[in-house]
Amino acid sequence: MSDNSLKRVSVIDSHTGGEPTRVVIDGGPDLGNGPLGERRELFSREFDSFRSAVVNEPRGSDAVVGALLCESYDETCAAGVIFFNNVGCINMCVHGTIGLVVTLAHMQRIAAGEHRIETPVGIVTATLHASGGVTVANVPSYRGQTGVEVEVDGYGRIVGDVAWGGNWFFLVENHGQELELKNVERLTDCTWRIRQALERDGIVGNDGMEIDHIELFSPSPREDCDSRNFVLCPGKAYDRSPCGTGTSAKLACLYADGKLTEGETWQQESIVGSVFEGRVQIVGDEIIPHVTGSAFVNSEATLLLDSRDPFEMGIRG
Ligand code: PYC
Repeated sequence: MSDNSLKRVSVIDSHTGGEPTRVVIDGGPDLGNGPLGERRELFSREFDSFRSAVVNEPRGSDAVVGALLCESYDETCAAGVIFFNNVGCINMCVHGTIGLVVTLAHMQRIAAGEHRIETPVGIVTATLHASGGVTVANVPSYRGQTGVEVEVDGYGRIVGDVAWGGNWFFLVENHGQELELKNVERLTDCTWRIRQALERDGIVGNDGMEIDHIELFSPSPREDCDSRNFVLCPGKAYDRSPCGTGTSAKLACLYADGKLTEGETWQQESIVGSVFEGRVQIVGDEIIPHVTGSAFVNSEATLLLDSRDPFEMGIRG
């Protein structure tokens, strides 16, 4: 068999609280060295099949978040990254940043300490602790709209807040659902219909972007946790982790409601039982969420893209 038909892509896989991250460390497309936002546009426009090849079946799954490791534009940063999933690019990803930092440490590219990471929506600061845990000081987060009502097919009137945590979220407290792993199908149906209702009614984030993450909350049965969530991601997969950008959006809402003070901790449990610890730092009039979690590297691999393979670029829905 000739090797000429094979393209090799080196990846390192990890999971953060159960949610997978696949970091592309070599073999990705050349996007130049412009600002990360511009490189993300180019990646979306010209290399969408590469995105699909890396994260979609048969090599990946709907839950995998890809992270294209890039040289940063800002010289003070340790790395740049473009995150993507089963349907496209995502703005920011905290579980993915935690996975990236643990991956860079695994590659011996960074040691414990503070590292600036450049993303298409801004620079975040990640601290790799000696314990192996990672704290991400995320992009400034805020609540954009409070008490937004939508009529959801099959579920009735649902009220939620719209908040930015690096992605746009619709956060719902009162939904009548039991947040248990055994109910994933129903929770997926409910959150997907909420998203459709938002789209139907033209409800968008404050900058006009689509609200593509839906987040349900309930009390946690665990004494050491403040809340449990279920987060539906843009490609209809649910987040196995507590979703760091979603936790950031939640922290911004709690702070706005006077339910969380600066520095006070919030333990956010995911639907699979993993936990992120959150707190806010106030800088001027900005809310900076800090989210702490841990990740484990579980594979070093070379993906082979065979031009003779009808599914070389993955199965695209
Ligand atoms: O942790 O921010 C996050 C995230 C976004 C989508 C999946 N995980």
